[in-house]
Amino acid sequence: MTRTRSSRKAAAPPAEAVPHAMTDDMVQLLTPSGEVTDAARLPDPDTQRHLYRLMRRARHFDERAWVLYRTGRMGVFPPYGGMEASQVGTAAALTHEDWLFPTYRDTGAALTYGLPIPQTIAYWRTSPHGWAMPENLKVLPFYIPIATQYPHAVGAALAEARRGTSNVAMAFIGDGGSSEGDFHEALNFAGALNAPCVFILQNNGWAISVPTRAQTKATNLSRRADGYGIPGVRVDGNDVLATYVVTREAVERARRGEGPTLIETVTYRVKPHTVADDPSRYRTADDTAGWDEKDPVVRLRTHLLAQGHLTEEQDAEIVREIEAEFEAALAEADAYPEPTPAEIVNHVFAEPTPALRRQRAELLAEEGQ
Ligand SMILES: Cc1ncc(C[n+]2csc(CCOP(=O)(O)OP(=O)(O)O)c2C)c(N)n1
Ligand SMILES: [Mg+2]
Repeated sequence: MTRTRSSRKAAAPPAEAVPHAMTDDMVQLLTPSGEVTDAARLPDPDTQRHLYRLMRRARHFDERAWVLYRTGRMGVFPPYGGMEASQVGTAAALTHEDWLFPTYRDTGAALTYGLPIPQTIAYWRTSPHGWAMPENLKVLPFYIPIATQYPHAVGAALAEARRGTSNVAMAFIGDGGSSEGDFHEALNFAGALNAPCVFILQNNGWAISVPTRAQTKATNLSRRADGYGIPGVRVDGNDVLATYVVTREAVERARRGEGPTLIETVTYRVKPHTVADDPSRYRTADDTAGWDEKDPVVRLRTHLLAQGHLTEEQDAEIVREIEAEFEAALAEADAYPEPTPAEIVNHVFAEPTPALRRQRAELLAEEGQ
């Protein structure tokens, strides 16, 4: 009997019935209430405290960015509050010899890697002081075009391999970005050429107003790795101990010359797409239910306090230090000179092209210089 189109359709589950955050094969070391599920894989207490401090620091930036935006002291900013474990646990596995390719969502990862706070503020003020790659750091400016960073990261990783180093390239992407062609080309290319790459796919449930279940039929995005013959790991993206341990393993694999890994961090965008977005227009309280209780900072704090690895006093001191560091950095960013129109073409290429030189001369002439 010939199968009809409608009979095939009837056999498939409706897309709405497939939750984006299925928990099959998901690595988790701490439950949402802070209980240890796999003691043998836990990092040592110093590392746990270090990760906690980095998450608090990332969260503080996110919170201050909202206030600065609302008071006209920052441009449009894509918040990542609630996704700190996904960004901190991953980026903390790198050294400054390694490359980081962040998207607009990944300020927390860039800060963790070592991007200075004043420069980060300048970027989100759309100031050229924030565009340049710092001299001594291999972190690219936040990518806005979706997925372009993935092939770039493969190129950087292959260059490191060709030079004979053991340095790796880490690139971030979202669930939406993982439906773009560049994502798939990069994974195939990296697999075929054994590039020392660590691909972080942050599945936060949304691509602006489009839920993950509506933009792909795939329910486990880590399995996208199977198509390219590389390992794919699914990790609880709100458990920083799990993201750190899994990423460390992938980084070590890449350093040993064993090739790329795809890591899907299952998390949630509890915040709007950007500070200028209003998610109440496309999602309800039911959509977001349960995610506040999975807060990654609260989860690790609960665990550290329960284990005696942190006291309330030490916690308060950490917060004070982070606040002071941020305010000093903000004062430094405030003191950057106002950019002039001609600076818009700065930092685009190491050697400006003839067209850029011409544009710069025209802008300088308009400024009367
Ligand atoms: C090439 C390209 N197409 C479309 C856009 C518009 N756009 C900006 S953010 C976004 C959604 C991306 O979603 P996801 O990859 O899940 O990342 P998230 O914002 O959740 O971090 C889109 C489509 C873009 N910036 N670049
Ligand atoms: Mg997303």
